[in-house]
Amino acid sequence: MTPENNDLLLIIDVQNDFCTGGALAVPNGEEVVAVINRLQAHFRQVAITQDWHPERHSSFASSHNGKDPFSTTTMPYGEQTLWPDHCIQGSTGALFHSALETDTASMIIRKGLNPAIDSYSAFFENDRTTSTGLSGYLRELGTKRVFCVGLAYDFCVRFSAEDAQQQGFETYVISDACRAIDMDGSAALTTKELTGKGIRFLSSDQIS
Ligand code: VGL
Ligand code: ZN
Repeated sequence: MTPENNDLLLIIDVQNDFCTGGALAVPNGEEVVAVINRLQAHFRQVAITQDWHPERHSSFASSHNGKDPFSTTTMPYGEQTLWPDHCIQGSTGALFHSALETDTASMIIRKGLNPAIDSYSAFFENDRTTSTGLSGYLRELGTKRVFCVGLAYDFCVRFSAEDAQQQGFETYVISDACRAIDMDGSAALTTKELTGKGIRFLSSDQIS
């Protein structure tokens, strides 16, 4: 398919900390960069998210006594996975992968700034109510369809795709432009959940 002028490519968290050698490395995360750069040439509207935490963020295991990374805790808004410290504002790990094309994006959305709430989705924080403003921005642009790519498939891409669809945008995930953390079968669960919500899957070679 050929994207329409009002289709959005939403690039999620392609940052050093989610690539090989990073603090919260997604296996082979950097492999999405070339695929995403090729896709960008086909979209008039591109938005990029950047995970952007203050030090001692409540999603970091190091902020909770005796808790290990990848364990879970209960926050006022529900269950939260605890992560290694990652994507700290201004750090090298928080920078976009150096090969990611970012010049043509009209919008960069930083998320995870509130110390008390994690934010996987490009649209809402993990309380599922505090908005990033992206939905309103896209409505003003007349966006109809959102094509999600990036890292990690089973966390930030998943939550972003679910919210995009729930906000009334026809939502696609371009599978080979994503990589998963895959904890306890979370990648397979994500595919099942997204499919159940009517989100469509494409391969990048279907976009031309
Ligand atoms: C992400 C865990 C913590 C992601 C961000 O980009 O998927 N995962 N922060
Ligand atoms: Zn994060």
